[in-house]
Amino acid sequence: ADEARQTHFDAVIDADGKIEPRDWMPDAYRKTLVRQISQHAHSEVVGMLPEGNWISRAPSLKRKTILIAKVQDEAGHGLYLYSAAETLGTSRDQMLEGLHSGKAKYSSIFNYPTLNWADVGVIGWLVDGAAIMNQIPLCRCSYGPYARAMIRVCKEESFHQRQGYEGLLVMMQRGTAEQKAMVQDAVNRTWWKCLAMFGPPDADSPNSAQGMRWGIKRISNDDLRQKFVDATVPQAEVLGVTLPDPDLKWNEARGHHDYGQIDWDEFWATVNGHGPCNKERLATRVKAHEQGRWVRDAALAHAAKQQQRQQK
Ligand code: FAQ
Repeated sequence: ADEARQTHFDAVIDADGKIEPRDWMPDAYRKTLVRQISQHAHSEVVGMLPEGNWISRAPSLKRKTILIAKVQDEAGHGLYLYSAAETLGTSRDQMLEGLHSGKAKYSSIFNYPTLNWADVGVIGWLVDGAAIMNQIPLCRCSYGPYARAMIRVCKEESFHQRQGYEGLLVMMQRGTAEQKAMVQDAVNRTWWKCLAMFGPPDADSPNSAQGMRWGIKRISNDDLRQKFVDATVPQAEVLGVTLPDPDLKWNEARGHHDYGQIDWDEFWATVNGHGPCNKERLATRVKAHEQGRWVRDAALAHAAKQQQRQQK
């Protein structure tokens, strides 16, 4: 019977159809999705922290309002994604336990500090820009709940990218020399980390071939990275910042920009818990979870009381 189910599953995948929660799926497909979706959810949640640090220090009421809205959106993305992963039979408690114990991965990019206000703009422009580049193809992912969640997430990420770029444009076009230097400094520190967000080179990416075969990944790590570089170079020109890569140049024959070597040792050290802010990020997250315990307890007690009343 499993063979017939596998044949049906393969046919759906080959026809670019969608797999839904109640459909049969191979264990390895389920496991890969739980891995990727939960890591993605954790990234959204931990991703609130670097920018959250600036809410109380935003330079104007307008900037503060925008930043609060953006950070709240990231929390919402985390919630849709945890829900999508739950449809695969994993519990939220299990996923959170993985994050809080340091076992689960989340995006490397959130383990670097946000040292000045321009970092907030650069996160929007480059980090959300890279996130969208990676997430647009996920709207066509073979797993229905993940694909549908990504549609809304991408719309919101697009707003985030634009708010970041606009914030930087204001600093570059109307700012003081000091403010312009802050933007360049933030770009210098973040550029290479953003290129690493797309994951290891295709040749060193253990999950890619199977992910592509299953229609979870549609475009490879290296191809997405290239698309991001090509899209970002003209934006940097308009902004008037230099991307910190002496090897970055247009290659007429390839029809793409060439770029320099990414420091993969530094990337792996960060992924494996040894980046500059890993400990701080996890500690903040665990503390927030513990401080929110009374809210969860109260919500559960309220739900139990309502249920009891309905039964009477
Ligand atoms: N950081 O074989 P592959 C955001 C791990 S956007 C940490 O290539 P795969 C929005 C990978 O998990 C950021 N770990 O793996 C936002 C695997 O480890 P495992 C989140 C990384 O899955 C913006 C190992 O390396 N977006 O949050 C990273 O085929 C601003 C081998 O790699 C997503 O998660 C990394 N950068 O491809 C929020 C998108 N790269 O699990 C706030 C969904 C790789 O075998 C503010 N995810 N690893 O132990 C994906 O598209 C894929 O999972 C990739 C990795 C492309 C990230």
